[in-house]
Formats: sequence, C-alpha cells, structure tokens
Amino acid sequence: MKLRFAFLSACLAAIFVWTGCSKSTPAADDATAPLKVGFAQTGAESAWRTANTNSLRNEAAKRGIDLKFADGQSKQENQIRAVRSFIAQDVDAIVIAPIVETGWDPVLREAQRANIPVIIMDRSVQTEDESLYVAFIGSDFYEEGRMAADWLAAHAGGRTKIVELQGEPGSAAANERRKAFADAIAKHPEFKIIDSQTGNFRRAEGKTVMEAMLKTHGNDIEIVYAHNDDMALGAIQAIEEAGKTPGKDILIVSIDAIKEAVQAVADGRINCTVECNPLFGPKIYDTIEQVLAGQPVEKKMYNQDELFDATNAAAALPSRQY
Ligand code: GYE
Repeated sequence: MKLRFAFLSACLAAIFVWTGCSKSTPAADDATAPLKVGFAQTGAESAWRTANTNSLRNEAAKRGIDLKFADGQSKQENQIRAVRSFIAQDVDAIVIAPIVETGWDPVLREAQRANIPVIIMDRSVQTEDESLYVAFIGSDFYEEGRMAADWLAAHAGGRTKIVELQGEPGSAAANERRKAFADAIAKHPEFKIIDSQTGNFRRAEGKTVMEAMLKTHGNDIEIVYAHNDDMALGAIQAIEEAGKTPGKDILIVSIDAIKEAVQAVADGRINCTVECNPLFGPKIYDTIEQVLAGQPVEKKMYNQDELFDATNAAAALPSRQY
C-alpha cells in the first residue's frame, strides 16, 4: 500500500488547496505493506494531550497503519530528532504537533527533500515557506480565546480583576489564546489583567502558580483565565486550599472541555470551558490517504468548537468523548 509521494515544486503552486501529485514506485514498494506514519507528539502534558495521542493510536490500529510514535517530552529538539529518524526510516507521511511555533523550517525542508509529506497537527508553525507542509489540522486558538473573553464580558457580574495562567511559552495555543483574550478584554476597559504567568499547560504547575498569585494578590483576584483545563483544575485546588470557593468567590474561565472540566462546570466549580476537540485521528489519516493518492486537500482545516457553561454542561456530559 506504499504509495510514493513527490514534492515536485511544480505541484505546489496552489495556495489554499494543495493539488498534490504522487507517484508510485512499484519496484521499491510492497503493495501489501501497511502505511507507515511517523507521529512527533509534544509530550504528555495534559488530559487533552492524552486524548489526542489515543485518538491517533486507536485510529491507526483500526486502519492497520504502522504508527511510529515519538513522545517529544515537551522539547522541540526531541521532536526534530524524531522527524529526522522518521525520514531515515522512509515513512510514507509525518505528523507533527509542534510544541513551539518557530524553528521548523530546516527539518521540514529535509522531509520535503526526501519527498515525505508533513501534516501539521493541533498547533500551527510559523514558516517562510508554506509549501513545506501539506496541511494543517487543528482548532482556531484565537477564536477560543475570543469566545472565553466574550463569555466573561457577558457574565462577570461586576468582577473585573483577572489573573491569567498561560500555556507553554512559544506554543501557538498559548500565543493565540493570550492575544485573542487581550484583544477582546481591551474592548471592555473595566477589565484588568493583574497578573499573567505560565503554568505550562500542566495541572501541578497551575496549582503552584495559583498559590503564588493568591499570596501576592490576596482578595484582589476575582477571575482566573486559564489557557487549559488542567491548569484550571490545579488552580481550583489552590483556591479551595486557600479557603475560597472556586466558581463563586473567583470565576474560572478555561479552554479544552475535557470531561473532568465539563463535570466541574456542571458542579459550579468552573464557570465556563471552551471546547478544543483533540479527537482528530480519523481526519489526519483521511488527509494522509488523500495526499498519498494525489488528491487535493485543504491547506488549513479547523475543528468546530463549542462552549460549555452552567446552561449546557450537565446535558453534554454523557456524550463527552474525552
Ligand atoms: O489546550 C492543552 C495541551 O495545543 C490545543 O495543548 C493544544 C493544547 C491544549 O496541552 O491542554
């Protein structure tokens, strides 16, 4: 089943729709061999990430795809090394969930020279040459940040002082969620971000950062904006240990909508969580199969995300998949 893919520059002219071209090399390829896909994952920083890894693994198993999985342990250099090893193993396609946005061009060029298509998944990259990857599949993080801020503008009930728990520095998810929120809050001069620090998308760090913020700002903190649910859940623990009631004394606004957070919304401990769907295994492999078959694919594909608050969280719980 191994179809060879050629990155002839003439085939990369399209801007929005990539009109891929492929060639098969029957002499070199065994038609019955499973598709080989290399997947450079960021790491295992959050429940969202675990759901994302499982989605790609389970769907690969279902389709008989030979998935080579590399855990980047939250370091870009590990991911770059993994991509180089996928190239050396002559995989059919590479999927990267880039920890940070910048610094990818050299290794993407190596993949292109080896005629191996790259799909950028989940977090986007900043590149000088958009032809270095065939497609991006993920969520619109700017839109997520905007939805969180708009919800707050409508529901803050006079509370105005915000602390922000940022995701991994340099990641598209943290950059865009931060910018969108700041842009939206700027339209409401009553709001003020009184502190903003990274918790690296991790629950334990969300807790320690929140503990420190509570010590520094005390009762001034009225709202927490967390770039993901794991940090929000860690912050909630810190707030409870400080003798306050999350969701009431301090409003909690977050992103991801993992099941545990939607449950916390239903319980009134988180006020709102914006969905960021991690379950795109099927979409990833459909896209790879299309690319390898020489079919056109959209350059940028965004998931549709919802928002959960007290009005809809309980009803959504039974059907939450992650
Ligand atoms: O929100 C967070 C994860 O890039 C969208 O990374 C992803 C983010 C997600 O660790 O929980």
